[in-house]
Amino acid sequence: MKRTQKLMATAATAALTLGTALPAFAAEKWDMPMAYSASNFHSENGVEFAKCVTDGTGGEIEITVHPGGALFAGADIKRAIQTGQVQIGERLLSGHQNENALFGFDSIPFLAPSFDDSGKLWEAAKPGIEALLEEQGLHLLYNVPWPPQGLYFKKEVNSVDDMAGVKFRSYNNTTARLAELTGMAPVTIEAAEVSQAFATGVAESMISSGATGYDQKVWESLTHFYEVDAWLPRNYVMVNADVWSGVSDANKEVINNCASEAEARGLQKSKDYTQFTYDGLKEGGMIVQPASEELMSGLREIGETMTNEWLEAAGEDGKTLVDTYKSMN
Ligand code: PCA
Repeated sequence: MKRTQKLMATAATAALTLGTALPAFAAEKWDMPMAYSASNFHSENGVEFAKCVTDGTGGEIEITVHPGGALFAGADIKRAIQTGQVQIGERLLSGHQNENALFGFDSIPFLAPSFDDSGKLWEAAKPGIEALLEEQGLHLLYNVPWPPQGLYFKKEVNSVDDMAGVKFRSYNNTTARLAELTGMAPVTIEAAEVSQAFATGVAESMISSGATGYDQKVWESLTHFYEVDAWLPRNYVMVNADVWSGVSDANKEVINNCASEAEARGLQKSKDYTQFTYDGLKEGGMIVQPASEELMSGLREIGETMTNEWLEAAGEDGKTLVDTYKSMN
């Protein structure tokens, strides 16, 4: 028997014995797995969100955050929510492009490379992604972009040719494809495990934000970070749709308010963290600089190929999404 069920059963027995009424509500406990380290800004934001819900519902819904992939690894979080193993959780949805290419809309190279563009792209994508998630038994509460993605290496790299043969840590289909097209060897590794992967030589490069490099202290193994601003992938906090439909209207309002606050706060944290983590990488001893013109033009060419491949895979819905976004500019 689950702990909550046991408590309720005990309360019911007590109520019968004493002839008193049950309390008007039964406290619900929600577990919230998150894939990234406790010190990461998404995780800190999630903890604030959880507290907002617990306080705002007067303890009727108590959310416990499990960061660092401790309860479920990133790749398993979505399924854990869908199947009701947990009530709520956070996931990088572009990790599920193999289910549906639309999930990769936020990782299309150079389509929306700034926070402003990424916000517009999300506006264009929101109705489709929300509907897709609802079909999968998931209700979206909020989402927050990672800072712009740049390239990490343990050597100087000035062109795509310099990337040939490098062991590259990927985190979704897009990043694995980028590796293939640049002649690197992709290996999928969760962010929580990258410092170990770099230390042991399993990988020697990645594309990611300054935030992940900083959280993982990658200066212990790597030497260069090139600002590429390739895309800003997003983390999504989702609740199991059945669990959500069981929430009272009053508590839904509390949760929605906490979610809007978390979305705004997370975006600001992401912006602030961009320069902060570049500075941190430098302090750690890394060279942090914009990618050379030659490297950028090589990457742009590869980006075009990847954009076309994505449009092909995502079909009509993908085209509508990109057209809607472009019409906003
Ligand atoms: N960090 C995550 C996803 C994007 C990012 O900046 C990672 O490297 O896995």
